[in-house]
Amino acid sequence: MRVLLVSLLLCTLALGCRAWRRRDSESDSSNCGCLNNGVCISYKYYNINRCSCPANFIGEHCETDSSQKCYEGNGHSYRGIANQDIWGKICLKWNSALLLTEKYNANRPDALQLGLGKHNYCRNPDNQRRPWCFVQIGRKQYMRECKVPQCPTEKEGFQCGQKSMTPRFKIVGGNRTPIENQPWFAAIYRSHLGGSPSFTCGGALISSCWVVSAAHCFSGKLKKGERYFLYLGQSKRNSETLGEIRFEIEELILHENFSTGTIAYHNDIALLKIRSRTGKCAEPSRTVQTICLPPAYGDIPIGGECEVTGFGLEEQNDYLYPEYLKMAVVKPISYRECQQPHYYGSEITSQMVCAAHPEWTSDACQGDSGGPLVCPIDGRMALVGVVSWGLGCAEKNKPGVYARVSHFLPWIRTHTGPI
Ligand code: 4AZ
Repeated sequence: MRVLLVSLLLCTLALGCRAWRRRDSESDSSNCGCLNNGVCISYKYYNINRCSCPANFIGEHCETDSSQKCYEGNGHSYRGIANQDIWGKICLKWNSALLLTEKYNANRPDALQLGLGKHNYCRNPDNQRRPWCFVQIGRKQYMRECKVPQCPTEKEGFQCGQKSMTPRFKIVGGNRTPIENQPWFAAIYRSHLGGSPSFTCGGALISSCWVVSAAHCFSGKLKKGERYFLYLGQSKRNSETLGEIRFEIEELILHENFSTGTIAYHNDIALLKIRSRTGKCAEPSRTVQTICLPPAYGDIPIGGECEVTGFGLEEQNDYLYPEYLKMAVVKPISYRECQQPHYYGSEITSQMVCAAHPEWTSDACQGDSGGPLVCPIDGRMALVGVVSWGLGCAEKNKPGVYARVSHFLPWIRTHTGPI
């Protein structure tokens, strides 16, 4: 074998080596079976054929594409070179003697078609969920899904209201929640030149470039050198090292009719147009997702299991915000109930939604303002409210009050265009 290789090499180097004959690619398949525009070269004295592969393609038949870094669909056509299972264990070669009794190995007549061969790259010959391979554990071989990402597809984009996970752990006084459970949550900060930024309010991502928040978060005058920015994908307050993405506020639009009543805020809604340092809007990921908008002027989902999220105070009398994002389950209350004199009386208007825990044990609190109240509508989560005001936190008969998003859709759309 070595002798042959040396002469092949010499011939390749010596220009015009007449023993080599290049075949045109049409006659390839019968002799060489070169794929991906590989060219069949035969050496007549030795009676051997080989494929000369274009850049990035390797393998006897140029069947492997070393530039494929991700798989499309379920990966049936994946021909890249990932060769580890999800735990990092190296795959067995498909032509390993250990796989002779397996249904899928390099000895199948259709091996080349299925991408199997004298290699250990991940493949999906049988249309599983994603590419896989065999790994050896102890004395046995196991099929294992591979460590290779799915290619992002442009048209998939954002899938509003879809979570990439649900929370698994609880802490006293509510639920600590990873951002994957509320991936539309935006953490808004106010920064001053040189000083450390201060957490200001929550917000919710409604499209790649737009975040909804509360107008009262921004109505205080900015001092010279002060500005706002926000993070998406942030589970830990002030953290910038865990893949959070920082956005500057390109445009801040407060509702023109925003006003402060005796205790209530009216039209307490704001839109923030966001732009990353590289000039981009948000992109979907495990930690960044949009929240669906509710049906225009739709009914309040009274009694629904809704969620309110934020870095707001855990207790009314605390003075420090929690370090980790928290979420509480609350239920919307009817307009009528909330307008009762021992609730909020006539402070409540049809532009507001009240929500509370049935036992008054959890609620939004100071610092949660601007954050999302989301409820399941038609199998997805939708932005029903924006945290606005309330008397105290989790006080009996004093629900949290939210701007009723379904009543602000025309206002939102005049600024954002179609979403
Ligand atoms: C606030 O100050 C605040 N319990 C937000 C919501 C509620 C109370 C206060 C509702 O940001």
